[in-house]
Amino acid sequence: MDFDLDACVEGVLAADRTWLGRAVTLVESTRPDDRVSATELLNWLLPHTGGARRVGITGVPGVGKSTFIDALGTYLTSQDHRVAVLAVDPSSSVSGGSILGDKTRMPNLAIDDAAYIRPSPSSGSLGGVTRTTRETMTVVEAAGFDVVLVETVGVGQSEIAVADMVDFFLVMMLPGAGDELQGIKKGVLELADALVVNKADGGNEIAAQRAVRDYRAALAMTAPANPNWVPPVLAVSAIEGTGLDQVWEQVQAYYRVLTDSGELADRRADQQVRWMWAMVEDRLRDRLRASPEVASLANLLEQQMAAGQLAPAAAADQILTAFDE
Ligand SMILES: Nc1nc2c(ncn2[C@@H]2O[C@H](COP(=O)(O)OP(=O)(O)OP(=O)(O)O)[C@@H](O)[C@H]2O)c(=O)[nH]1
Ligand SMILES: [Mg+2]
Repeated sequence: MDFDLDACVEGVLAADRTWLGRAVTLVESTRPDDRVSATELLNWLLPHTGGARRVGITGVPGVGKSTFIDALGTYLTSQDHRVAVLAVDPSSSVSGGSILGDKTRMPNLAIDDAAYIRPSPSSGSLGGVTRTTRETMTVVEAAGFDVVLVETVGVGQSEIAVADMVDFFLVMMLPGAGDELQGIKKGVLELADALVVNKADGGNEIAAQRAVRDYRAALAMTAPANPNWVPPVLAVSAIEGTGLDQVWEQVQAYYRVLTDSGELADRRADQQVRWMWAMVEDRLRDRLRASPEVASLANLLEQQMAAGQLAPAAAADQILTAFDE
């Protein structure tokens, strides 16, 4: 991409939509020269970031994440917040399935001037998609979006990745808890800063209240992620827009806890350090796989191992020696 860095920095800081789009496209690019420009851009933007509320939202497919984000986001823009919606969906490139954060699922925010929606990049590994989303978060914060909502699907590693890039992690559930409760992974409860039972409407209200009680009981038996915070369990209807204000109140309350204890800055600093090492490891792995020396040697070593002539540890030593050289 032919690229005017100064103009881009200025454009993003002025929240110019065109520049915002260009900056995010640059950040999403995997071309080596684009990566150089993107890194430089991010360095310039960094001092203008950190002011946003960062909230992750997870839940099984169809629980209503996008509908909820549309409703909550609209509630927030009506209160003069500026809301960016990002997504992490590493499966979308493989399955060709739904790309999270699809604008058609957020019809109100999609036409809201105070909102910016970026669907999940559909390329590559979890590491790649996570990198893009984190860096896009930097861009939108520099552009003055003061609420960043990150949607991710509640299966596998992506929710751990998202929990580690936000301040508040919200787990969405369905009413009819009996079955749900058995299916819920304990690990997800441990990540949750709040549980939200969605679709408490159309005759589901009683089931939703029962689910709320059951999840409260389940949470009481789970070690809290933060000793100063008991994750609340709330019932909402994303479609009818009920319960959204209570959800946001809880997010605000949690920020007061984090700010009063000084934890917010520490947590974000820790996230940055973990992120740096994750990137170092990712890049080392990429380089290892791309090394022609390693590739040709690996073939030979694999044959020797198959023939029982070489132990895996010795083969690993040889590969690393070839890589170091
Ligand atoms: N009754 C009812 N239906 C809802 C509610 N929220 C979402 N839905 C419906 O549930 C379906 C899935 O909603 P989405 O918002 O796309 O769910 P999602 O969790 O984002 O789904 P994926 O992105 O595919 O993982 C849609 O048909 C919505 O209309 C709600 O509060 N009440
Ligand atoms: Mg969705």
